[in-house]
Amino acid sequence: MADLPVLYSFRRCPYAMRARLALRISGLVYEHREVALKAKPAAMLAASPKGTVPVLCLPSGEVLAQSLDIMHWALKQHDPQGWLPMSPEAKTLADVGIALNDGEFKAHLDRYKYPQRFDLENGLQHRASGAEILMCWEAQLRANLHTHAQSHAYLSGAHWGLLDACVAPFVRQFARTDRAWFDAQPWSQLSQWLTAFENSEAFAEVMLKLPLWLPREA
Ligand SMILES: N[C@@H](CCC(=O)N[C@@H](CS)C(=O)NCC(=O)O)C(=O)O
Repeated sequence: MADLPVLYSFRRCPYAMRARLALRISGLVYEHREVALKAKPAAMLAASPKGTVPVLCLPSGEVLAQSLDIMHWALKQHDPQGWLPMSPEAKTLADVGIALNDGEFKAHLDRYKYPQRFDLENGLQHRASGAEILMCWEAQLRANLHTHAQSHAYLSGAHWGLLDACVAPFVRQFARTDRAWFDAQPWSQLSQWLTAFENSEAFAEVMLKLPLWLPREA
């Protein structure tokens, strides 16, 4: 396995999930190293001292320590389902959507899910603010359904793409915080989109449970 890219990953991390989704669709071969966030391997920290997953170490020595960089690296080499946005407009839409997800939405998600970590009595205010963003996704899905006249809607346009893969793992976390509440909201397209993602072969494959990576003794 000497010349394969090495991915340090954590199964439940949404950033690592989206990197694995892109690596999977690209078909590139790599070595997967499952890590525990509480006991990060020295080799991973040596490659990327900031200590977040995912990290992709390339045979050239280059290290990609941002999930988006890993996705772009993989898809630029092989993008069989056209995940990368083609037009400048589609690229802007993806960039703006990913920034909204990774910035504002992620902040609300964390505070909704773990209010005690932020000294909040509860996360309801942040659930409401996150829900406003989810209603924007619902509107985008409905508009795309209409434009592309098909039975399934995607954030990226006519088919599943980079924006969908970047956002879905985070919407899933939001939904799982209180599924009964999530399922009762007026976002039918978003619910269908999320359920299709959760039931997909791609999701099942990237969520396979793998043993922790143990570095071999020198
Ligand atoms: N901007 C980074 C964020 C990655 C990130 O924050 N990952 C979390 C896990 S979901 C992490 O590794 N946190 C460090 C820790 O928990 O020790 C990316 O897109 O890859």
